[in-house]
Amino acid sequence: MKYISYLLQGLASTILVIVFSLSSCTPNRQSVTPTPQPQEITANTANPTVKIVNFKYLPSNFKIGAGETVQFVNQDEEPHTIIAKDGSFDSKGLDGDQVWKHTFTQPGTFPYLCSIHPYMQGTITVNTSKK
Ligand SMILES: [Cu+2]
Repeated sequence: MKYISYLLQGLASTILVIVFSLSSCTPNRQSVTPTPQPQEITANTANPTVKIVNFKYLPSNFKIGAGETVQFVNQDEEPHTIIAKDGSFDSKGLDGDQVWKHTFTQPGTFPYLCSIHPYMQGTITVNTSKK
């Protein structure tokens, strides 16, 4: 009987050592973090998007619902701006590949232009409810 109890004690301490070494491994496993994504400069395709391509807003007439966020993506190499004719929004200068977002909370029609190239014009029409 004494032999068996020695055996059990040995077994128990072996199990304890295994458990401790496993638990000490756990933080290492958790510290494996996914590689950080590069900073997003491209558009999120889920958002309503107006592209600026070749000195034009595409689409130049864009309909959304109130509360929606429109992203403007400058795909030209030239800087452009998106400025409301009523002054309600102003993107400031947007360099090539930059994205600017604006949330339209109020229904209405919002004509805008590029202050650098005033012949560039577009309109956002905001309906009362979401699409
Ligand atoms: Cu422009």
